[in-house]
Amino acid sequence: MDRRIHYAPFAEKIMSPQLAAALIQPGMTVGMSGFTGSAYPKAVPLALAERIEAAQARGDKFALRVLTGASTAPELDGALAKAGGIDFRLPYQSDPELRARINRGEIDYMDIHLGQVAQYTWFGFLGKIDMAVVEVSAILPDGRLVPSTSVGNNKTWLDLADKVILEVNSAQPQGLDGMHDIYYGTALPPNRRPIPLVNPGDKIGEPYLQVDPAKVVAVVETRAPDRLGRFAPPDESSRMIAGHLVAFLQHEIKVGRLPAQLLPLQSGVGNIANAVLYGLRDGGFQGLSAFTEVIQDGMLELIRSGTIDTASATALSLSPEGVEEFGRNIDFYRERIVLRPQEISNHAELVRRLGCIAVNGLVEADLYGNVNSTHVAGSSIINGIGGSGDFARNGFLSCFVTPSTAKGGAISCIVPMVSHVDHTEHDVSVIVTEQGLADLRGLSPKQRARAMIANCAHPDYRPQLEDYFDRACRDSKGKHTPHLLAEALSWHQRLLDEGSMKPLG
Ligand code: 0RQ
Repeated sequence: MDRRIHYAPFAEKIMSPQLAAALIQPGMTVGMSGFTGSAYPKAVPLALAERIEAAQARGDKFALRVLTGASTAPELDGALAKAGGIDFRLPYQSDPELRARINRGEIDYMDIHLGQVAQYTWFGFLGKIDMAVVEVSAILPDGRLVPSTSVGNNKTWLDLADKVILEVNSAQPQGLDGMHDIYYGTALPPNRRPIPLVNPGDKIGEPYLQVDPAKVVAVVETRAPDRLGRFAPPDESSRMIAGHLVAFLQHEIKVGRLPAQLLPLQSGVGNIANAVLYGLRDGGFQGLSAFTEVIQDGMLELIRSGTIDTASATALSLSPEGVEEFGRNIDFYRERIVLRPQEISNHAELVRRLGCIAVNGLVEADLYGNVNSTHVAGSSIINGIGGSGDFARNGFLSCFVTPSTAKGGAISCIVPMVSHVDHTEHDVSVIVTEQGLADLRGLSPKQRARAMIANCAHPDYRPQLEDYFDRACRDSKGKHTPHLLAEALSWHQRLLDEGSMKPLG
């Protein structure tokens, strides 16, 4: 194994994942690394899941409060959820096993803006952090830590946890050293100062994480890659979505509302957001920047192709092919990518000041521009709001992209009233489907509804939506945001009753 632990006092703390996992007690709040499938601890959670299974088999309850940066992987969320070892989870997940248990009501899940987790923890709203379990890519001779493929909330966990377990993963590229910027200047109100970041690529902190060596109770050596999924290749629908968005951005440049280099881009998770980035590559833009939270394959391609000069994020979230490309050309990417704590990558002050163009996916949008990013039929969660709200609320432009229908056309993603609200009508400027783009800026609710039906709804659902809107305009008591409440909600009930929402008639 290539040696990555260069701080002598930690040598005696090197131990097996099983011994390290034995230091975690039932009921603890554990802050773990991991953000969209990167840099999650690979060995301790698996050993912990075995320990929990053994305890449960003896009839002893053993469950933890598990906090991370964002989603992790089967080795963490999957294994711990399957073992019944999580009773509270925060702030974002995408694991099928964990999702199923949350939706069965077995696990409490707090779906929270990713940019707010650090301050929630510092304010004390989440209680005491008993243990941090953090993957790093090396430990320097002076005890500072070289972060791994994501930073997430690691600074917060390391600063606030009573005890710390470090996983040192020698499979992570050594070339990551120098790609991070850890800002140690945050403070609690009333002592906060402006964050001195003016351009997305600015480095305002230091490349390494700090930890009090006295808190480190175990160091575990691992050699395992991040387990990342593949993205669906861009299809015709996502190419059309990208085409509409690119045409809109070009128009905004033409009328002088955007500079030729646009403004810093934020791109959300998921297949559609990823595919839209490929579309931007073909839009003829040059010298763009990104101030975002994850770098997916599409963004890596924009950097490789020179469309984007600089990208600030908190995590890489690449497919196996993306990981290979990144590793092969890491010196090139280190000049162009900065990875920061998520409290900085998603900071409201910075997103507002830089004027980000936010592009996120959605589950459904309603006629008035309210967006549901998280729930199916109002009660089952898919992933979580993630960072989409940090950017949608504070950005210069808040765009949402989606196919107009889901489940092979059986469900309209444009509905009379969303079954759950993540982004209100006040935080949404543009909605794009393969049918077209609705620019909602400066429109009243009724004007927005007409634009949504005409530009975004699928033709199969347009008559139904028009009929609903016309009757709502006629029969609704209030005429500002016309609604027929029982009928609007029955739209979702049909999904539950029939398992689909085919056009009526
Ligand atoms: O499920 O695969 O089982 O069919 O939702 O849908 O179309 O593949 O879209 O991968 O872009 O994800 C909102 C989930 C979109 C994502 C969401 C079903 C659909 C499919 C996925 P199946 P697609 P994407 C910053 C930004 C919140 C977090 C965020 C997301 C599955 O973008 O999690 O934005 N966003 N973070 O069939 C029922 C509908 C549906 C529906 C889609 N109307 N009803 N099911 N689906 N529309 C980054 C971070 O925060 C880390």
